[in-house]
Amino acid sequence: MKYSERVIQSVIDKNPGQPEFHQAVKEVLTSLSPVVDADPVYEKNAVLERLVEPDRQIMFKVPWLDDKGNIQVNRGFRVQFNNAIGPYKGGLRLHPSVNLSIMKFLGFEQIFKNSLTTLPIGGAKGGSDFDPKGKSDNEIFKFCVSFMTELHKYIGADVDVPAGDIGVGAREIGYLYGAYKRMTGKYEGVLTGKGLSYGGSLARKEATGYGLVYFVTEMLKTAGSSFAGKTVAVSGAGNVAIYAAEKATALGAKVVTMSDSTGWIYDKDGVDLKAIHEIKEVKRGRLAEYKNYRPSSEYHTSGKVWQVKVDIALPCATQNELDLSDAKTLVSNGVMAVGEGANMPSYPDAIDYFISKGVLFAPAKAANAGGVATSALEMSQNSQRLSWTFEEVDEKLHAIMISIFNQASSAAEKAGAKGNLVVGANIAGFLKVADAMIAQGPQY
Ligand code: NDP
Ligand code: 2IT
Repeated sequence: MKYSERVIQSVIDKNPGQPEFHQAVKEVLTSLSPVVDADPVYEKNAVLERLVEPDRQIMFKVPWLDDKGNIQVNRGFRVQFNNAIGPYKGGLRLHPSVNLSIMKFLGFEQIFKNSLTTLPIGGAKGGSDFDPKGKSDNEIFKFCVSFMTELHKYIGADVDVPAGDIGVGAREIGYLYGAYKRMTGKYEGVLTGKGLSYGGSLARKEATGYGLVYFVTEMLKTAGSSFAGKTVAVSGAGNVAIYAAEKATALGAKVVTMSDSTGWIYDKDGVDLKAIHEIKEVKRGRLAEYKNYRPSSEYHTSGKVWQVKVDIALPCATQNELDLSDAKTLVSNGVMAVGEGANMPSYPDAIDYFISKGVLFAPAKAANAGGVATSALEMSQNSQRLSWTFEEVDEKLHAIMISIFNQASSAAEKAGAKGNLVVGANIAGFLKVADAMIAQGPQY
């Protein structure tokens, strides 16, 4: 058995019941095979064995008092995966599905994504099985303070810098920041995605979605194409989905779908983003309300956005939301490009199918890296105690996405897999981390 295969097997044996983590490790290590199985230096330094074991996995109790005076108990997580190239960095997810497998897959992916950004940040992820839906502001606040009461012991501006992910936006980051400041007495850049009045960066809110569209634009150029005049299916209706839809629309595409956890909309005339903003960002409501704004649109509670005929698909909701049968439907409807805004939204057989059919495929760890890259720019601004203009940050973000695309394409070509950005992104992200690990000696 090859080195990469042995390590995959040992991860499966040692981590039973963690299917998402297995899936992420398999995808990355399989792509790395042309590099790690060809040069004994990696095995000699046990680079893969060290990479697949998190530096530490913190799990803690989060008790909080709900509005009825009952004590609720959730489970909190922070998985600090690897800090070879910089302080741990990665989002916090609040969703009832959160468990250790999901935290570890996200933390593992984050190592390579953060490396691709070209900026000095290590990989981590955290969150809780707390469900923010239907909770009052007061309950969200109570939860955030209790969560930070434990988390603050393990993070810091030069140690570990969390940010948002599913269920964590500006409101939650604000409550978490206030709690950290009071518990530690430190005013420092310990979280990103902060409000603009207390150290946040312009363009961070837009960054993941905009970055995704910048990346897909580079990929489309290789086929002499662009977003102009294309029909686009977006899934999700949260932070990533909204700003991906906004940028794609600005570049002349027509976004015809969006979804949330209860249903999805089809608007043949192009989704009205002002309405989405009001429903999702202001009212924290359900997409079912969209019909009140656009009576000519359709709302569905069964099926998926992938059944609509489109040129470009942008999955921006969650992991494993696009399976092989969705991939077949998209291909038979003539899809030309897929860009992953969410983390690991496509099943491995769906990815293989797209690639085998010549569909341009932008993998998550490259295509959605604009969010964390802009978080690193927020960290730079905090360190300098300065803030840059929207245009400055957006320009840097755009340049970073182009650089990620170039790194992934040239690594793919070098590995004999020209055009395969899955292989390219994994290899390019890995090489820098592996080099740093080897340089820092065998005990890290
Ligand atoms: P949000 O919470 O803002 O939005 C998530 C959206 O996806 C919501 O519309 C939500 O529906 C829907 N959704 C979430 N889980 C499910 C589910 N299990 N089934 C169906 N729909 C679901 O999160 P983000 O936009 O921040 O994150 C979306 C994805 O992008 C995640 O995979 C995240 O890891 C990834 N990502 C986020 C980055 C960021 O900067 N925020 C950066 C890089 C990646 P509902 O409204 O009903 O909750
Ligand atoms: O998955 C991700 O890259 C994020 N949720 C963003 C992490 C960050 O630190 O900005």
